[in-house]
Amino acid sequence: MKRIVVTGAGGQIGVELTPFLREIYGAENVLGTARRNIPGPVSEGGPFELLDVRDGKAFSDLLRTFRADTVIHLAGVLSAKGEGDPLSSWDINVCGSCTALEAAREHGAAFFFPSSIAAFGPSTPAKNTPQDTLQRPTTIYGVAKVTMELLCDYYHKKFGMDTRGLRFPGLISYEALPGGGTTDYAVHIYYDAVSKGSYTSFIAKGTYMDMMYMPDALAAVVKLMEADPSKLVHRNAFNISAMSFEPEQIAASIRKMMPGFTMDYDVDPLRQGIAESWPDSLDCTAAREEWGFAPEYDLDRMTEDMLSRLKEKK
Ligand code: VAH
Repeated sequence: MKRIVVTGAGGQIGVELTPFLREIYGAENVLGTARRNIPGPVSEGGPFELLDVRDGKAFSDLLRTFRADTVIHLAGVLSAKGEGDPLSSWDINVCGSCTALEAAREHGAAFFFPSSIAAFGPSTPAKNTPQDTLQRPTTIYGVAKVTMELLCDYYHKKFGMDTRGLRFPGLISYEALPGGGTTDYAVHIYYDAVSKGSYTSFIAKGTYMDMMYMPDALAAVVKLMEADPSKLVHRNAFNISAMSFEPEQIAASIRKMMPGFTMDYDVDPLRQGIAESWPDSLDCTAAREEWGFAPEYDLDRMTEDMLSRLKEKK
């Protein structure tokens, strides 16, 4: 049975992936870690430890005592927040990730890295963005993602390490609000629709970005980590996405369930600029062909589930 250490277990992905992995592999086999205490299922539903991923000795000691064979590394600073303090973002997103990768290598553990559509930039083909293409991102977050994509490939080739990763699109979920991202508008719109019946979007009309509902993201992580390595042509940074939409389309989807919902705009130049530097839609052929990526939620099915879950939480 796998013995998994999750970093960033308190983040938007971590708070759901940690319990999800415990369901599959047994609670005692999934250790959640974070820089601060995380009340709720992450710390109460199985092993939990405080960990700053930049502390190499603490990381190695933890992998050894937990007898880990897999590291799911989620700790990181998101795109817009990173622009406010680039060097601090680099310290966590690259120095912290290098420490995690090296600790996993020393320990002979497999390593999962979450890349992002942010690994692409304005010179990347924006529509049906290829798996292998030009990557000149213009955010510190994106530069860090490309750095780690390449480093994870290097560690696989140089050391034979089992490194794997995904380029996540914007992720939408109802458990934990994301913090400091650009795609976050597509999460906040649902919360505001339920609490206020209206939303003011910081992303402009007509701005397409790739998106996916969290259940599909959780399933994709497990499917990739369980995939037959002999079938993987790529290893790190598979393009994955379930849908591509712009603010008017998600608003229209909400109106199908809440006819009185209204939306207006107060565009944030920083996050609008970041969004415009990212692709409109990804080509996910490699993920489908190499490990059977198959998302189940489209926009309307996600909207239905998000609104009903958030109404239950009220
Ligand atoms: C962000 N949600 O907006 C993250 C993600 C694809 C975007 O990396 O920064």
